[in-house]
Amino acid sequence: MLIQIPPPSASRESEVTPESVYLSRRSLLAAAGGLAALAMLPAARAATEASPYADVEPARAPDWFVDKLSATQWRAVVPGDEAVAPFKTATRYNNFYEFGPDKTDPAARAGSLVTEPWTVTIDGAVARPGRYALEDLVKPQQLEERIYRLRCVEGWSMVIPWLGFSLADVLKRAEPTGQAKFVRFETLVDPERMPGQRSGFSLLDWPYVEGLRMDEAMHPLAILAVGMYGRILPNQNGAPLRLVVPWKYGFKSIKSIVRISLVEERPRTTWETSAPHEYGFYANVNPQVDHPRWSQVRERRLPGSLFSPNIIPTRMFNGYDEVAGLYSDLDLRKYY
Ligand SMILES: Nc1nc2c(c(=O)[nH]1)N[C@H]1C(S)=C(S)[C@@H](COP(=O)(O)O)O[C@H]1N2
Ligand SMILES: [Mo]
Repeated sequence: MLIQIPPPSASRESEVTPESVYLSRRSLLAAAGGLAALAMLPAARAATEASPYADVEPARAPDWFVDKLSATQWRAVVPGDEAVAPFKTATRYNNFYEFGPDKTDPAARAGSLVTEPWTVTIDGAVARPGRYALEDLVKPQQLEERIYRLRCVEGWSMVIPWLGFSLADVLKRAEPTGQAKFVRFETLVDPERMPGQRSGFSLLDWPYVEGLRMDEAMHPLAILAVGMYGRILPNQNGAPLRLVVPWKYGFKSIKSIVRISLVEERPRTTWETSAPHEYGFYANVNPQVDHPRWSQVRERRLPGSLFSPNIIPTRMFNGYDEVAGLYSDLDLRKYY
């Protein structure tokens, strides 16, 4: 089932795609007959060749991902004429506190994370709870590429091409009951492989927990991602399964998810628990509500350079105006 979202910021593919990538994709499509034959190649090779991102290094991927990739709907959502961040920027400048507090820690340390096999528990207020092998969770889904802005609460942002599927569809399959008012997500706990979880200095409690109100979770812009840049998700970006909610600050987009629970009470989320006056449950991108320690009026769009730090205005809901209706009854100053 395909959901077509025409965002107010929609544009033509050629406006968002670097020319080299656009051209390589076209030559790839010209060889479209070759795609069927790719199924017979080793996974790493097939995963690379089915991708329009010619500049991205090859990655080994499980069969289920390679199979899905050949039927991916490319560029289902694009962000106007804004440039996609280079793969290197999106994979070397990360927040993933399980691997340490510095931007370079996840790329340096997340290689040890074991993502196969991976099990996701769906439980709580649902008629059909279950524990799923990741490939079974993904099996009924069609992969879509969604090129979204990601705005971190710290004041930087990037444009990232995710590969994922509708969170709403996954939730509907579990058949939420009348008690389901919120969705609670949990990240893996594995202190042996996640050094940040061993550190006595971490300001966060584990597991990392995030949450959405039910109607937010059902919004078509909310996705679960399994890939980016036409390939499997790198560990530092939250492999093998992460949430992406582009109208909220980046910390809502929880990585390496092992549990999705439908609950009646608003979940106590990690950043809200650590500093409730700085980080709220809603965390909608909002230039009118400053963080207590800095302004949210502008953002640093990455990659910048020494000569051009690339400071741009931050937009309400990160430019995703189509979610405004979810908050028409909410005082966004109080519920930040
Ligand atoms: N489990 C977990 N998820 C997480 C985080 C984290 O530390 N742990 N950091 C969040 C923050 S603050 C941001 S900005 C985004 C960054 O995603 P990226 O590294 O893929 O750009 O991941 C979010 N998801
Ligand atoms: Mo963030």
